[in-house]
Amino acid sequence: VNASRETGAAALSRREKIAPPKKYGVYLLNDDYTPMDFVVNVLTEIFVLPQARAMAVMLLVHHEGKGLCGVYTLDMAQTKQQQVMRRAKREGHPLQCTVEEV
Ligand code: TYC
Repeated sequence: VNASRETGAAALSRREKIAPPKKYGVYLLNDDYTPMDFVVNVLTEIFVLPQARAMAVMLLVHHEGKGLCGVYTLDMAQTKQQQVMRRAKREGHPLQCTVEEV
C-alpha cells in the first residue's frame, strides 16, 4: 500500500481511505460426544481464554448449541479453526468449529 515509502500528508490521506480488515468470529458447535474437559482445554490453549471464561463458553455451547470463542482477521480465524479441527480429529472427537464474518 505504501510501497513508494511516501511520508507525511500524502501517506496519511491514503491510509485513511483503506477500509479496516473484516473481522471473523470462530464458533464452537455442541455435540453429544466431545468431553467437556477437552473443549475447555481447546478454549484455554488455542483461544487463550482464562480458565473461568473457558468453562463459561463451554457451558454456553453445551446449553445453547453454539458459542463465540474469539474474533480475528480471516487468516487467524481459519488458523484457529484448523487447530481445533485437527486436535479434535487426532483425539477422535466429533467437535465442529465454524468461521463466520462478524
Ligand atoms: N455436550 C458435550 C458433553 O456433554 C460437551 C460439549 C461442549 C461438546 C461444547 C462440544 O462445543 C462443545 N460432553
